[in-house]
Amino acid sequence: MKGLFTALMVSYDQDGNINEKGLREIIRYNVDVNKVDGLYVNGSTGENFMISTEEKKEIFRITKDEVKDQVQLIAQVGSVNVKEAIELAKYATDLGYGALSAVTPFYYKFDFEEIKQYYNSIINAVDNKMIIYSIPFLTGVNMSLSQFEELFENEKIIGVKFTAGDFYLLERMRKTFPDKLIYAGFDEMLLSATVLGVDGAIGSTFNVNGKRARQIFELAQQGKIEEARAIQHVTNDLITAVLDNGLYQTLKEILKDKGVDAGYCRQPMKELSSEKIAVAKEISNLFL
Ligand code: HMN
Repeated sequence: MKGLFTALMVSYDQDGNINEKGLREIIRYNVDVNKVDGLYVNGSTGENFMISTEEKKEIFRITKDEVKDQVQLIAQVGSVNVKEAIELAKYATDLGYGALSAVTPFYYKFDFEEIKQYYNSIINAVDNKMIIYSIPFLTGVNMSLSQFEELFENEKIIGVKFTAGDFYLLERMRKTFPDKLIYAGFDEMLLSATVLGVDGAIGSTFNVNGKRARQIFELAQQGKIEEARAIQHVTNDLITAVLDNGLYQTLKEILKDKGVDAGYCRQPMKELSSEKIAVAKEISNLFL
């Protein structure tokens, strides 16, 4: 399960319904053009926290059907509704997803015992492996090294998607858990995270910029830091422009510019204005 995973975008039509044809095109673009090692399905980038259980299942099903065994698949099943998380974990496991992931439970201020119980409840209900999805800037959940250690005592919890800028903690985790999988979550910090020894990365911008992510990752692993840095600089010019214009909407416009029917974002995310669509096209022409 090492390597680069695209945090898969989902194509929705203007009424917010899943556009199956568009979703299949996004998947193909990632497998055939970006050539990533795997897909992270129903994460933040898939707009997972705005869709229903049935829609989540549909996305898991379509993705597995399109990919078959061409690349690795991780199913993000986390939900503050633990029953839903378990239902999705069973569903994705039955479909043949190679691993599960679950965001730390959010909104309510759960204490660590509750967080631990959440992970153990989900993963002990299925015959699969779990990757913790830690994204403190969106969830407000910050876990310490010793808390990760406690979670990792369950051998079915095999790793963490580390979407944070705390590289002191990342270094401590790498040293303390040499056998656990650590994935970088911020694409703009891929080089630094790779230098610290992450096993892979999971990123939204890989939907369009997967080739550069591969170069950064591999060059850094080979110790060719200057070359990797030059590509990270261009990548971050791209990422900065995308973030300024509206992250997921702009990534979708870039995909459309590449001939992929990436559709619209789900409400309450708003549609891009015509000016911003023009900016997205410029970004696409300039960088991709
Ligand atoms: C997911 O759950 O979809 C991804 O794993 C999220 C991923 O870490 C992205 N984070 C968010 O979108 C919140 C990053 O790729 C991020 O979009 C990128 O680094 C730009 O900041």
